[in-house]
Amino acid sequence: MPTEQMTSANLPLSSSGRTYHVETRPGEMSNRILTVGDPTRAQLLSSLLTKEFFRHTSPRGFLTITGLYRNVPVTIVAIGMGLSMMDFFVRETRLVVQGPLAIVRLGSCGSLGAAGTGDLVVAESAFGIGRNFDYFTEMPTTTTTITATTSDEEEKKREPYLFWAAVQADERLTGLVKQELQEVAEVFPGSVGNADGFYASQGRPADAFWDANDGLLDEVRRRHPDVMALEMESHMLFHLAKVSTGKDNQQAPSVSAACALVVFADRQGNRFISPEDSQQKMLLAARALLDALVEYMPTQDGLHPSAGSV
Ligand code: DUR
Repeated sequence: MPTEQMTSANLPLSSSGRTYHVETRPGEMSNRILTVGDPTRAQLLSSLLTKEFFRHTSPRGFLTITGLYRNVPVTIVAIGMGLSMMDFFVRETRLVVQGPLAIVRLGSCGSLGAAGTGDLVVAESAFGIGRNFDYFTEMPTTTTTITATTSDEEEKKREPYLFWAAVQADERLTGLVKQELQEVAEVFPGSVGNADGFYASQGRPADAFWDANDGLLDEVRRRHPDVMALEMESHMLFHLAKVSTGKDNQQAPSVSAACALVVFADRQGNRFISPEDSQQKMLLAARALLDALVEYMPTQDGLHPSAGSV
């Protein structure tokens, strides 16, 4: 662990004043952020920037690239996968950027609806799906009998997966994202399920683990008839945007978020996207999303002039 100093908010910074996992400091990130999972994708998308001020890979796997798009500062961040990485990214970015923050995620997903591989889904809202660990405390045997119980504790163990209610994306930002994307591709709007894993909680069958997920996709569709896709980050992003309060709890919310996804896996036909199609769709979508970000927040932001010399 690097030498730490505590900020007033009691958040750890490295001795060089950088956040602990993303490793950026004020002046290195813009208020307009396009976030992806895969660092090679971030690298590819940085070809859309006309000027680059800053590039850094943290040992925890975050790649941050700041530059100009249509003459406006934007930042592209690759965060890896899953809820924790999204949490690190949003909180640590909030710590180093002043003023309103607009975040658009460009990710990949598995389609449960009408969208096929290579199609674009826009998340109008995102709900959570998580493994109920307590359900799995005792491996069932052929002699196990289900006994009637009444306690809350026992009741909680009866469902192998838990659901968290849908959180809306930012309406204006999502409207711009849809508008820009629709100019270049067909768009499939709907709700997105954010699972806490790629396998069990996305209903993928396993031989080597007890996952009790046979009926999970049916349950997802029953609870969310408008579900388009499953992935692993959007609910956390929308949730954090919703509870963002700004510095010293003064403005709420201070983070606006939207999310567009390229279908990588078609869960109905069991097809997977080709690398060429993926690259082409990501570039096409990223351009539209950067346009949406610039339209959403057109004025100069708080990017420190020193960002040019970092
Ligand atoms: N992803 C899924 N499920 C899919 C396809 C893509 O979660 O079926 C996304 C989310 C995560 C990564 O970041 O891609 C996992 O491969």
